[in-house]
Amino acid sequence: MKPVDGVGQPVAKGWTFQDQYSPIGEEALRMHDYMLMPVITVITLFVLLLLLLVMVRFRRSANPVASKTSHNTAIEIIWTVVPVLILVVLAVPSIRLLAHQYEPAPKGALTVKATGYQWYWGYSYPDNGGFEVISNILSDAEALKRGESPQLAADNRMVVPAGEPIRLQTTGSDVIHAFAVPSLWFKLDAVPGKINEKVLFIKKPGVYYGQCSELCGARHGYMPIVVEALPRAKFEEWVKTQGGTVGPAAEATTTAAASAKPTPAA
Ligand SMILES: [Cu+2]
Repeated sequence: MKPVDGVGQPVAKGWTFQDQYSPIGEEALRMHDYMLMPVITVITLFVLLLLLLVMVRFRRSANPVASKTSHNTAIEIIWTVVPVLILVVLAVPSIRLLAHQYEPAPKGALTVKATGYQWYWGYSYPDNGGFEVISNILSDAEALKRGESPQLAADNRMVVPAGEPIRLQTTGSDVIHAFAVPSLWFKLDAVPGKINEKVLFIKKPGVYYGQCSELCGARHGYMPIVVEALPRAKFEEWVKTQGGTVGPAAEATTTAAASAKPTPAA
């Protein structure tokens, strides 16, 4: 699949977040655009206004005799209570977003494991026979030839189905790496000896680019992440081309989960 300009990758002269293609990304961007930015703007302008007011009104030339005022209970209560209220209001969507980001994957979700190596990524598919795809950066010339951005393209991609929750696990094989794709609002450390996991949900098929985001050594800047989301059927075709299995493995997981349920004694 070819990437679309401006989708799932940085844009020229871009200065804010990339467009989002996951529900969590949309929620987070909404909070940033409609809550954080207005609040930050209003507070900054208000403080600036107060500063200017104080500088003009209480300048030395207009006040030959300095005021000795040191306390004002009413104003102290106001400047304590108002910021507390603002923080409490902000905390509601903030904590809700945090909780949504760490909701566990539903039962039966496809599991994909990303392993950070010095300095490339490996993507394995435990539900599809356990094969692993090794992903290395392409040379600039090769990337351009394929219609992709230099430094961001990889020879093999992490292929996943679109429109369904994926249990994405990360780990590191040598040092700490981090799996990050800005347009999917996804960033998770890949730590040796540990499995981290988070739900990845990509709303529509496409190619989404990211990079290792934890300084991991000499070629840290050269281990891009390329996620290709395909419709379910196309994804299954791809799994078969990789020598993987579709169906029975997933069924086996479901059956195992079902039989693990306690059954009432006869
Ligand atoms: Cu790395």
